[in-house]
Amino acid sequence: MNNRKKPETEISNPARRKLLAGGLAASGAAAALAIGGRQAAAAAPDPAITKIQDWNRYLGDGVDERPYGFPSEHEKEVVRRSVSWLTADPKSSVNFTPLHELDGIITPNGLCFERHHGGIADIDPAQHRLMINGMVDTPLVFTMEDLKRFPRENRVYFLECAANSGMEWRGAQLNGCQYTHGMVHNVMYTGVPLKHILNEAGIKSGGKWILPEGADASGMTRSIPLEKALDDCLVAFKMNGEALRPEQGYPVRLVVPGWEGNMWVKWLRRIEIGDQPWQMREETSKYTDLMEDGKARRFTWTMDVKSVITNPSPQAPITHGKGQTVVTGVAWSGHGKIKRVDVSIDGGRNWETARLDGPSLSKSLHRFYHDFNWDGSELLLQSRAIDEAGNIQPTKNELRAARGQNSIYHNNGIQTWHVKADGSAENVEVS
Ligand SMILES: Nc1nc2c(c(=O)[nH]1)N[C@H]1C(S)=C(S)[C@@H](COP(=O)(O)O)O[C@H]1N2
Ligand SMILES: [Mo]
Repeated sequence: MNNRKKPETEISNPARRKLLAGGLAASGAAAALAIGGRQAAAAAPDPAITKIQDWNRYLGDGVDERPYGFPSEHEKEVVRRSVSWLTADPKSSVNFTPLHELDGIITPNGLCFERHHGGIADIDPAQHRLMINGMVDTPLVFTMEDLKRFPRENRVYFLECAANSGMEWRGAQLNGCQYTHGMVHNVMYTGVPLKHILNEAGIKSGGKWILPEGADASGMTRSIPLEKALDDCLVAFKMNGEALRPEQGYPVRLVVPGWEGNMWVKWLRRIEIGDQPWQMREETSKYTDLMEDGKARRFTWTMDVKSVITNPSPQAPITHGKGQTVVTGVAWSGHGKIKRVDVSIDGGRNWETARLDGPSLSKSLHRFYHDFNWDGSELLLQSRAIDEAGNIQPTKNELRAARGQNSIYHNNGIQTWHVKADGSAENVEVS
């Protein structure tokens, strides 16, 4: 059985941060001893080679021990984490994807960050219905079985909460990419294009907006322009090949590619068609960006081009000492594919083009690597993504100059990690 516990975390408590730094220094020293690294095999007897290990001596679990598999016990630190002081109640809260523990582009289902306004709905799929009403020729109600009779598609998309990196607007705050950038996940969805379902009901002329609604206790709704609904939205029931997790909207959620996570209504039970947005009934008032002059940016739906270096980073220091080092991270854009990612080791003075690897898909995470020879000196590590529409990820100061400092949402500024000689890393800003 899996007995993972959520480790306690306090990531912005300075005392704790010092402790952490002290701990790192110690482990850095231990690492330094081993840094000769690849010793000649004969140099010293290595018990990892000479001793017969238990797993080599005794039979392991049989096939009936784990009808549903879990990661190795040695990976028990790889979990979603929350920040206790961020929200008052875990039922209207958020936790964060451990980006620094992942590679490639797909987020495993058990590690996708969660954002709920009224807790996780526990739905019996046999009792779940999706209703299409409002400005339609024929109001319709679908069971899950009905939905699965439409032609379906498979698409990989990132979902990013508009509040991702929101705590960083006024300066470096949270010490780890899990917390600064972990309100994003990237999943292959299986679902039915929303246009098939809407066409089945028949949209009346004048219909311009949809209002999807969740079946959870928050009954969340968001207005979405019909144009987007008919373009690439999916009504999805699978993630990474298996049923949606309850956390992610089981049995069915809306997928709104490239647009802010709030619109991806989970536990989808109804879609109303109307001729204008439903401003008073929903959360949109919150999801606007307050500018310095008191005006607010509205309808900022598309998630702009963004990237972050996941390793090294505060939760993932360099422990192997200087020499050959893999710097890696993820980049994404709601405007399409990522064309290029640049990496700087000197706080943005000089840039080198990183190596993109893995599938390059529109509105999906991309993986990049910068393989380099670390001389052990301090680094100011940054990444800067450019998407196929030509958008360039801005610096945080460029963002502030354009939007002021009142915002929480849509912070796609360049992140800086200060890597010290002992390999530890800290969230900082460069001016
Ligand atoms: N029904 C419902 N849908 C919802 C929410 C919710 O609270 N209830 N939260 C929204 C927000 S703000 C975000 S960022 C995403 C988070 O999706 P996730 O939990 O799969 O990460 O779901 C959105 N859909
Ligand atoms: Mo969100």
